[in-house]
Amino acid sequence: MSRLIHSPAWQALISHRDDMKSVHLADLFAQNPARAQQFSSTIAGLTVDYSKQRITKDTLTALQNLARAQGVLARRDAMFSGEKINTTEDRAVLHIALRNRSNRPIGVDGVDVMPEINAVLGQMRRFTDAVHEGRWLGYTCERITDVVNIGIGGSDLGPRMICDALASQALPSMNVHFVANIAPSDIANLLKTLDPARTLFVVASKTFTTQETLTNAHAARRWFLDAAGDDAFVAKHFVAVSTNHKAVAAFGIDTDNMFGFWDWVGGRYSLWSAIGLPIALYIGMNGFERLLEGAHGMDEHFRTANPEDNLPLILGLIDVWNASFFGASTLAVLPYGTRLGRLPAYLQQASMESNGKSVDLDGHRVDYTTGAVVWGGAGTNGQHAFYQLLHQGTQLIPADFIAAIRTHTPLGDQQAMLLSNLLAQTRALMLGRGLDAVVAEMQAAGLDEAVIARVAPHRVFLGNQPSTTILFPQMTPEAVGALVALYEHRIFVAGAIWHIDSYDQWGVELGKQMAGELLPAVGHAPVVGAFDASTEALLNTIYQHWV
Ligand code: G6Q
Repeated sequence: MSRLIHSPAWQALISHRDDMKSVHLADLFAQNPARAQQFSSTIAGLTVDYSKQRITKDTLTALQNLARAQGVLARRDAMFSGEKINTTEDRAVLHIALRNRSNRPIGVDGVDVMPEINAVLGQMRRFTDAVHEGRWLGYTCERITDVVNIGIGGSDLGPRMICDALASQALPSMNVHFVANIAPSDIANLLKTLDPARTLFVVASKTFTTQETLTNAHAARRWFLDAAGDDAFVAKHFVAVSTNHKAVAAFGIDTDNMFGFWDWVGGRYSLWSAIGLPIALYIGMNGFERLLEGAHGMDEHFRTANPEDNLPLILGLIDVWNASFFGASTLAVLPYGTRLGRLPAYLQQASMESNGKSVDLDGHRVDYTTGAVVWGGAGTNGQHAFYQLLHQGTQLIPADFIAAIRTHTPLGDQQAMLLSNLLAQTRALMLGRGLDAVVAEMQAAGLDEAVIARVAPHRVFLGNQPSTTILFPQMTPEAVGALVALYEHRIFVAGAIWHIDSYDQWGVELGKQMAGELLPAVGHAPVVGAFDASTEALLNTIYQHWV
């Protein structure tokens, strides 16, 4: 048994979990009229209600004891002060510095990182203002109207999600597009819709070695040069966001048009850096800085609030409670409305790449459940699809319901309907509906007793499915910034409890390496004896159909 499982704090939670197993959320609400107030708070503009989680005051006390025993807040302080808490890569973890609007000095190896961060923000402002004011023009002296971000993973999902979320704040005549996949249709279909004279490509890659991104960027450059004809025009239409000067220059992008960031910014935590350039191009630099402000508000709360009031700490502990003690293997992220439709995919990477680990910081294989599978989709659509399993399946599926209260695009009663559906789902998941109520309802509808006996059990909802609801007044940059930062810190907390490195991603490497080994074998000749039998059979199927 690991030190963690063996610890008194963990053991206390196991026996508390055994007591809580038979407790129904509906009873907890009936017993405690103050429950909603007790287990909710408003921080940085977000109202978060976690009263529909399977917790009591004792649960939180026991979880806080675990946090103390695991040194979560000491690790938080280490992160905020620039210590190299990403030990397997020997790096600091400083996405919080990128949005440190207070400019409080933060040192890495004794050097304050804030001046460099502010210099890049200044460069982003100069560039985006020049584009928006028509001082940066394309090769035919026309204004830029379309921005194409070419990047993948952390260099794609964050800016893509934020641009969608804040689309109602896009500057007039600025369009933004994202190309990530190596599948040729991704870029080919987009380029068909664009005018090279008015298109700006942002090649976004921390390492500038990623196969998909470089291949797509080369395809974009060929397409551009087919129209523009002269290599000299590339500088007006291609900029790079990277940490790798040499590779950017080798690609042929003028390093004057390169926006830098640093090794202490993890890919999946990088939207706050120059990786956010497409966001700034789309909504303006002021909007981008408002996003940083929102995240900073949440950072300051996480950094300074008492443990009992500290929202990311509490939510991260509840994630551990659900995963490690109740065996919940997934977390459903359910934003209501389509603007945040990409949030589940974004958080899927943020959480699963961070906490999808099975070896602890001391190099030992863990014997407890770590990160959950994060998935989800926009409501109300999901209600007509996968919610069935949440309501009547056999698994415990914690869910987060998220919505902006007011819409930028009011239309009749639609926003009220959206919110009523969100509330109905959290309530139905919590309360359920027992057999007696089902039978009474069927009797009132005048149904035959035989039908009632046969069908009623299928109409029973056990309820007791935990959820957290996050509401904010409107989809502003500040609200979205605070929301994402809340999740980032929640992921941090769970990782700190599990004693894992949430900031490396070695799991991404093996597949990349093998893809490199397999590339020469795709489509060229029959393969025998080089790979496993299944891979060879598949390669040979590809070969047969290759043209
Ligand atoms: C994120 C991961 C990964 C990374 C991509 C793109 O934390 O490391 O998703 O962002 O592999 O990497 P580059 O930005 O280096 O192209």
